[in-house]
Amino acid sequence: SAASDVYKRQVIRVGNDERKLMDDMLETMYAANGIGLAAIQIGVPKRIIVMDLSKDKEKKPMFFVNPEINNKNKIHSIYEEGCLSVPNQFAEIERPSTCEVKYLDYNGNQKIIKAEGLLATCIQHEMDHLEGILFIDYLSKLKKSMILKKLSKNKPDRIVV
Ligand code: GNR
Ligand code: NI
Repeated sequence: SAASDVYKRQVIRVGNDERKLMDDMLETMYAANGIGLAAIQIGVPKRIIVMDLSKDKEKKPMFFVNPEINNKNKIHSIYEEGCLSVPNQFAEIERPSTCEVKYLDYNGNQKIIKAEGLLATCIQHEMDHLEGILFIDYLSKLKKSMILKKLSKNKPDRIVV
């Protein structure tokens, strides 16, 4: 079931293997110029997310293990989203404007934060990855199929004569 799937992917303990994975994920994310990455995006089915929303040179990595979202705001906001799993495609997506996130940090300590703005949007985008949901799943069938069609045409191995 979906519930047991979630259970299986839970991280039992944040140990050195998990920290190594988070380091690798962060490196992958920076290399791809992303602001967030879920473990499943590098093929690891664990409930782990890394993010860095800092625009300046100084890195501000954030780590979320077994994240849970509560108290989603009834007020929604719209951001233009992109996704490393849907390269070069962007769309305006509406999500709760604020939420609370309960998670384990890099050291396995439990934390609760209030997220707003881009942080709220990004953590919800990444949480969706843990459930196999992409931002294009919120679009109309037409918009989604247009993006999927573009993606199929943009494959680098396509030979354009
Ligand atoms: O790099 C990313 N930018 C972004 C912009 C708006 C909303 C969400 C994101 S996440 C994305 C990286 C990614 O795909 N993470 O899963
Ligand atoms: Ni994504």
